[in-house]
This record gives sequence, structure tokens and C-alpha cells, in this order.
Amino acid sequence: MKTRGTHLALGAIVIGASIVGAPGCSNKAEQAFEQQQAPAAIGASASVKELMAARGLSEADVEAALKTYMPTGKKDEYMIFASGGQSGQVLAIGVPSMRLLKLIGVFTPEPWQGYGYGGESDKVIAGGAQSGHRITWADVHHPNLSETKGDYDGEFLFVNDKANGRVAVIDLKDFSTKQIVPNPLVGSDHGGAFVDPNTNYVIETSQYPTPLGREYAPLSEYKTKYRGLAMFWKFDRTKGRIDPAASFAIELPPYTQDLADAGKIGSDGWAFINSFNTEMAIGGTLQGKPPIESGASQNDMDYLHVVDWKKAEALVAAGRATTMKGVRVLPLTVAAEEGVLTLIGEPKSPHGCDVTPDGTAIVVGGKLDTHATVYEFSKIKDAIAAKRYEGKDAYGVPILSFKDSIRGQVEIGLGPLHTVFDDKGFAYTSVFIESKVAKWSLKEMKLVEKLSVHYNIGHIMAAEGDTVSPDGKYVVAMNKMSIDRFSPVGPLYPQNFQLIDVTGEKMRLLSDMPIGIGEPHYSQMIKMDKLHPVKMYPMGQNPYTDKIDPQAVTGGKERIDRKGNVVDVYMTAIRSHFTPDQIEVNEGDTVNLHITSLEQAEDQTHGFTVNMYNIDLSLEPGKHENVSFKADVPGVFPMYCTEFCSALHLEMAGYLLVKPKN
Ligand code: CUK
Ligand code: CUA
Repeated sequence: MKTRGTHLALGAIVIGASIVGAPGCSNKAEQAFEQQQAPAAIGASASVKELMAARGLSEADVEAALKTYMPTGKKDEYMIFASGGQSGQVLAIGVPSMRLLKLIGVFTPEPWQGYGYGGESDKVIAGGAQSGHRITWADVHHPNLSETKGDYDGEFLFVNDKANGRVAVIDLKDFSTKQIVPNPLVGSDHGGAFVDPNTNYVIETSQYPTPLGREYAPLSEYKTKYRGLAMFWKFDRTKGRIDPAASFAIELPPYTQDLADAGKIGSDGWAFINSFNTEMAIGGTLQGKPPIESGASQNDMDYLHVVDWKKAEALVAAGRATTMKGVRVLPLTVAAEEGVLTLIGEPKSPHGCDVTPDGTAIVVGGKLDTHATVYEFSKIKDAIAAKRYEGKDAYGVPILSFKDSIRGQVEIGLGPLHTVFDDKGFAYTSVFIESKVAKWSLKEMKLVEKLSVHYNIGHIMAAEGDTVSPDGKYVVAMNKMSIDRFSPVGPLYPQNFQLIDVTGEKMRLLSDMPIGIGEPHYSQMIKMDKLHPVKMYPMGQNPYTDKIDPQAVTGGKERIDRKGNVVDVYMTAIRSHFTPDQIEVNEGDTVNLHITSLEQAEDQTHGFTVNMYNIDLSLEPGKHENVSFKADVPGVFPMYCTEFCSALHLEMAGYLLVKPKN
């Protein structure tokens, strides 16, 4: 591809810069080379040298700058979709520049996009209610791009909300959130929102066990009444929405299921979920009992859950499921008997569960173990087919021999967590306690190199890393702490993304990006040329129904209809006025505003707000919005456009007059 050429070219520039005898350049041969080459580049080189000295930059710094600097107007090669952690949002970031391109409102209202402030998007947020409770934040962990044949297709993004057991669907046609699906059975999720290689399902597995269906049972009945769950949300690609009615779930034992991944190529049709706390510790610190953290760290082995979801799907279709809160759930007994669920030991309190690009192996990191354990899928499959079980757990779930299921273990270091892959057969594992990225060979099962990162790396991510054909090139360390990396901003520090160049023999740390909005967990990086977002909407489009809104207005058809105490205002927005711009209602009236942007020019966005009513809309070209409110306070309320859309933007205003009752 073109980019290879670019990299070579950059390399040449770097050599040019490095031979000018920068401070710290003591290599004689290089200096001799410099004298030979100097005439061709002397002007630029001299100033580069001065700049380097003035800013105290090393050659490595200059090389990193040349690899990441994006001149104005030039575009990035990749886009990262990163979880926004507690912000409930998703970040879109360009690579290699690490420039923030967009903050996508997902679970949390986001005012710039007018997301969750009175308009149509309120329905998306309302759809995410759990037990009738509107929830306006989330703990976003894992963004996952839709796939076709195991490759990112750039159409949709799915993210999970660990805190509230929800999954969201973001349409990459307009980078906006279209659906939030609450899981009616669980109290939290974590292994999500992973997709199978053709995005038939979005997979969401529970984290902390609870009685299924969000029911009550005392903790003394933990082992009998509490359960885990693997949810398979059916994704309807033509509608671009999850179809809850066509979805199903598998009941799991009350171990704390953690990360999950879907099989690919030969392991397509299977899912893998690791777990901790197979001790089923429940804490009780006030009663003098050990906290969950120590209770959960007694066993030397926890369980990798191997799930034959194709078989589960067939059993559900054959009527073997029971329906709970509208979801078809395959009972644990059936899953155990039919070979849908099988367990394998995994080293003490694991984290990370990552299927290799070729689908032949699953890599699990051991938080309290120094290894990355590589499970061989063919061995697992054969053992299940032959029913070569070592025993059963307390719930009757068959257990395979650990020894006979693995390809091997690689000594990584203290606290290996997540693993990603490149195009050359290397795996990169985040090593939390050591604050390092460990590069190792999947073929030779051997550690190759370790790179220090800053600090306490959690997730790690690679370019196109979860596909059947990763790109290599870039790895991103997603560090939990930044300590001394940035200017201080008070006791809450930003997390730190570190971009790493993995094209060469040695890994090179290129740049830092502070994330001052939440703690991102995972992210994915897609080639920019796979994304094809629209530049504007068709006139009158409601982005949340993906249709022309029945209330959309065209120019000249603007009007105010009154029926009793209901006032419908059909309004248009175009540079630089609203029609109508005077709305008179009576105190207590219900006001329905229907606003269509008549713009069809790129990047001509208007905003709409009216004083006091907590209404804030973003009207991108062609977009239609509906907003309703009760005019319950008499007075005069300015309304205006909130985007600086033209020279006469400030004049894009009007009045809502609410006449007092008496
Ligand atoms: S978890 Cu956060 S560092 Cu939710 Cu994927 Cu491992
Ligand atoms: Cu429209 Cu400012």
C-alpha cells in the first residue's frame, strides 16, 4: 500500500535529520556521512539542528515527530474508536496524529450534537432505561466494529455499558447512536460488545453474578440462585438495529465472567469467555469476612468458558429455551448436557481473552500469573467431540484437561492482561504491573522484546487488530495512569494513550495523548478508507428513524397550527433565520416544534435553543428534529441558533412569548 512508501520516505528524512550532528549524535561514521550529504539539505538541516537544540529534542523525538505530524489539511490513515469510560461516550481519534476528531454521545447526553436535550435522540436514551429508571451515564468498556468475513467493514460500532448491563449501536454513516438495548436479565456486563465474523450477533456477557431477570435473592443463596449469562443480541444489518426478539441467551454458572471473544475462521461459531472468582466469594467485610478480592484469589485455576453458540442457536430454535423477561434463555443444565458449555482451567484470576487472527488459538493473560496462556482450538474441539472430560463442576458442566488444551505458555512478566496481534505473527501483551508492552512470537512461543510505557497499561490495541488480517504498523498502549507525563490538572489525572510504531525490528514509542474525559478501556483502529460517512442528510431526514420525518417541512410550508392548548410549530432553518421566528403561546400550552434544516451545503450546521427549557438541538444539513415542551412559565424567551453558521449568525434568532393565564 501507499503508506509503506510513506514510511520509507519518512525514514529517509529522519536519516537526513539525524546526520546533521544533533546533540547526542556521536557516531563518527554518521558525521562523516553528514559532511558528504550536507550541501543538499543544509538550510533545512541547520534550522532543524537549532530547533532540536532549542527544544532539547533527541533524534528519536524528531523521528517520532516526523512519523506523527500531520500538516494542515492532510488526513490521518487510521481512525481509533475508543471507549470513553465513565463519560459514557466514544472518542474518534485520528492516527498517527492522535488528534481528537469527535466525541460521540452514546449513553450520556452530549450537548454539541444536541444529543439528549429534548430532540429525537431523547428516545434513544429513554430506550436504555433499566426497570423504568432513566440512566444518563455508563461505564463504557469495549467498542467493537461490525465485521464482514472477519474484517472490519466500517458500518457500525457496538459498545457495552458495564455498570448498567447495556449495549449501544452507533451507525458510522453519521457517527451517531441509534439504539441502546438494556439487558433485562443481568446487573452488569463486561465481555462485550463483541461480534462474530459476520456480525450476526453482538455478544454481551455478564460480569457480577445476580439472580437472572434482575430479581431478588439473598446472598446466602448465591450458589443456587445467582447466575452469569452470555447474551447473543441478533443484529439486523438492514435495519441497523439489534432485534431483541430474535436474540437469545445462555445461562452460566455464578463465576464472575470477564472478557470474551468470538471465534473466527475455523473457530467461527464458538465464543470464549474467561472468568475469575470461581470460588464464588461474596465478601462481607463488615462481618469480618474476607473481601471479595482475597476470597476470589484462593484457587490456582479459574475457568475458561468455551461456548458452542451455533449449537445453542439450534437448540433455542428447537424450543429448548425458557423465556425470561422476553428473552429466550438456554438453561445451564441443557447447555452442560448438550456440550454447548465446556470449561477449561486457566491460571489464577485471568484477564484478557483474545482469539488469534487465524482463529486457531485463544490467548489468556493471568493477572496473578506471569504467563500468557495459549489455548489450541483444535485440541479443545477434538476433546469436546470425543467427550474427553476430566470431570464436571458443581453445576454439571464438563471440564477439559488444561494440559491437553493448550499450545503452551509464554513467560511474559508481572500482570499480563490483554493481547493483540500484528501481520507478522507477533502478539503484543499489556503487562500491567511492570508497565510494559511485551512483544512475543506466536509461532515460537517466545518473548521477543519489552517496551516501557507510562504507566500501568490496561488494554492494548493494534491497527485492524481484531480482524483476520491485522495491519501491524501501530499499537496503542492504553495506560491507566499518567503520573508525570502531563502538566498537573488536580488530583484526577488523565489516562494516557501511547502510540507505538511496530513497523521496525524494535518497537518505538511515538507520542502521548491524554484522555481527559474518562477511563477508556478498549478501542479499535480501522483504516480510514473503510469509513464512508455521509456529509449531510436528505432533506427532512430523522436520523433516529433513518426516514424522512412525517413532520418535516419544506420552504414555504412553515406554519403554526393550534388545536386547543396544543401548538404545533412547523419551522425551517436556513442561513440565517428561522421561519417562523415569533411563536406566541398561552401559559400551560403544549408546544411541539418541528424543525427542518433546509441547508444542503457541507458543514452548514445550525443549532437551536430556547431559553430555560433545557432544549438544545444540532441541525446538521437536511436534519429534522421534533421537540415538545410545556410552556409552563409565562414570559419572553429568546430562541437562537447556537452554531456560528454565517456572518449573520447572531441575527439567527427569534422569540417564544408565553402569555400569562390571567
Ligand atoms: S477491561 Cu479495562 S483494562 Cu473492561 Cu477490557 Cu481490561
Ligand atoms: Cu444558524 Cu448560527
